[in-house]
Amino acid sequence: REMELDLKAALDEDQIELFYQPFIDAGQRRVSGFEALLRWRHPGQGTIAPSVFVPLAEESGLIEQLGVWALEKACHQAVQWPSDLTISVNLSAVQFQSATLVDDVRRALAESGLAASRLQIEVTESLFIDESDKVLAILTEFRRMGLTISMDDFGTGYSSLGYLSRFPFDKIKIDQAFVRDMRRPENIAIVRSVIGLSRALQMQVIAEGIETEEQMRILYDEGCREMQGYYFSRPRPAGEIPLMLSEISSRW
Ligand code: G
Ligand code: G
Ligand code: NA
Ligand code: MN
Repeated sequence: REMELDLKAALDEDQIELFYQPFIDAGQRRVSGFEALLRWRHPGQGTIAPSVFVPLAEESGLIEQLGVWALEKACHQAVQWPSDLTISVNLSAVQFQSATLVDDVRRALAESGLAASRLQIEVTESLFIDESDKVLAILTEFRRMGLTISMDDFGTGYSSLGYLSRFPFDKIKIDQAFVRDMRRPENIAIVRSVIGLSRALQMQVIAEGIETEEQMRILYDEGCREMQGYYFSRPRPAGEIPLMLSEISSRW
């Protein structure tokens, strides 16, 4: 309860911030874009992770305001980058219940001047629990606008695979749970089949949670080319983006 009130104030008082974590194109050996990740610099409690406060914001309805803020902030940030870099923003399933979500995205693009083709949205399987007609209409409109639609945390939710054919996804993001322990043959088998599935459905694929060179090599050998994880970079503040770009390009 108390944290919920704090969160409302936090937005007004600039305690909420976006960190950025790069996506790596391991084929071309370059950064292909960044994912925006919320952080809360709480005056008394230090940095609070979104896994703590996003669920609170979803329950209280504040997620709408928080989500619009993140979209606008991320687009204004990305328009300053080289034009081959994309920005990826996480959308909560709760935001799809807002009547203004499509307009919010359109406005964030128009006001920042960012091309729609540079904006990617990440959604999770929780989106498909109910109201699939409404969700389909919104995702179809996003697709029509030229956004990239990415299925985050793939394989960890409760949905059936049917949504991959019913909804217009461009990309599948292999969850870090499968990447974490790829010495387990079961996890390799899952990673391999998700990569195969993405090919068969003509979707892109990205793996997240890469922490070691070994994980990177296994994924590369399996045919995965886009990657993200602490091995390349942790999420860092906007001011460190030039540094991340130069560090990653000099390491490779
Ligand atoms: O960065 P970190 O691993 O702490 O993120 C934890 C969780 O918070 C992830 O599931 C991530 O998708 C979610 N998250 C981060 N930023 C946002 C955001 O802007 N909107 C929503 N809805 N979720 C976010
Ligand atoms: O739910 P989502 O996939 O959006 O959240 C990604 C979360 O995973 C973020 O909180 C981010 O900070 C975290 N993360 C990103 N890369 C790594 C990694 O290599 N290892 C671990 N353990 N966490 C990661
Ligand atoms: Na994500
Ligand atoms: Mn994820």
